[in-house]
Amino acid sequence: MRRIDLKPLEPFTGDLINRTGAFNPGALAAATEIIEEVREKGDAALRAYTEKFDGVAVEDFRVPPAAIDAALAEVDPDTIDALNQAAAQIRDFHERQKQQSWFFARQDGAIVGSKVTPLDSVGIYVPGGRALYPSTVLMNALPAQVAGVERIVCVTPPTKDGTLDTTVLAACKIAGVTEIYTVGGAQAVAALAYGTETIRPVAKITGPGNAFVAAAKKLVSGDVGIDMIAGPSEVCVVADETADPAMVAIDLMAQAEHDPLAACYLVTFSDAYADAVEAAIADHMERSTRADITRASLDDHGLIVVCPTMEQALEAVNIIAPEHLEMHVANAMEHLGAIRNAGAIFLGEWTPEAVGDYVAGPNHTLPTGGTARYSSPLAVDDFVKKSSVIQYTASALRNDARAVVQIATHEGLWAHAQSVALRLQSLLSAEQAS
Ligand code: HSO
Ligand code: ZN
Repeated sequence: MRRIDLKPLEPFTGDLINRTGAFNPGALAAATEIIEEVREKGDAALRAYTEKFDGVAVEDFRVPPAAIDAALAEVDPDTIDALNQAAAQIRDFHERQKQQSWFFARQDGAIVGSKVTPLDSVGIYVPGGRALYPSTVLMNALPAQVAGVERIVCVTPPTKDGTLDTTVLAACKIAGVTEIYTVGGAQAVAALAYGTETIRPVAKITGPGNAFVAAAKKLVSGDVGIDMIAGPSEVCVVADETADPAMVAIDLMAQAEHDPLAACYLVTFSDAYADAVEAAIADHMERSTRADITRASLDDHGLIVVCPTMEQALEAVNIIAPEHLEMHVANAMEHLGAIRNAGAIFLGEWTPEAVGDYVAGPNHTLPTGGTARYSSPLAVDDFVKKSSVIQYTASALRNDARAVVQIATHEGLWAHAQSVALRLQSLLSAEQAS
């Protein structure tokens, strides 16, 4: 990992951060063409792209309900138990996020409020290959289910033999997914956005994916809703002398093993401690089953920042704005107030990121690439929309009439002013008549 030693009071500039974004221009151009084809040719385009990119001929994209039920029986019971335990805790966490509609009655009788309505439908993209994660199904589908979304669709690319991973199917069943289609890539995003003969369009598309999926999501955004566009995974570990270097090392590796593009940061307080963590990484690496990916990530995107003070360390964290932040320091909770930019914050030595990836309850879909400066984890709120509600009484209208007429006249909008003035007149004449 590259290393930088900050001097006292020297600010961390972030220059050495080597992050890759979610897109590249080539993927945007390819996705544009794919989306056009799917809009024009529907299922035929999906079939052609699936043959071209996944190397399999899929006749019927819809996974029959019987196959989903069968998957549940095929997966080993310990995995099903684990998924059920995770689902219960994720559901419980997200239940607490649920917002209610609210209404407020003003003194003059006007009622104003906000009505919360679940989206009708949502499409979840579940990647294949290296990032085929049943946990991602749970993290996307459960908040949608808690929000009250009725139609939860999953799309995922086929494996080489044209089938789908049974554990992903089981996770779909556990998380209340109602339709599953064997199709991936930009073509799946296009199908969810605009519909084909077999796939009805959805209101919003969520879930991670490669550069082509990310590009397609960006392109269809506006015609349908999308969640954040996730780039490669990241972790930043802040470790002081109380932290066991072996634990810090394995936590960095737990993120690095996701992707050669994953970015791992260690923020610590002495070169000797940084050396100890690097030695522990070398030791763990001998047993890693994903050493190639892990090494590539740490070599190309890893960074160690050695800071003279905790203040400088926290400043560096806020500049990095990591997706995941682990605080392996004494009294970790005491520093919570100073942390402004992080997707998820893991406090203390007993909280490896992996608990948050799977079972703790909070969502593992988090802002990457520094977007934690302004955005939040995927949540129930991403699966509802709100309508403002306004009901006036005659006396409320009378109270506000002058202000409306004034502003409307100023804006040169005659009918706006008249819509209130006419009502006021009819009120006055009714009063005079009685
Ligand atoms: N750390 C990943 C989530 C994940 N980990 C899924 C394991 N499975 C992205 O934040
Ligand atoms: Zn992970």
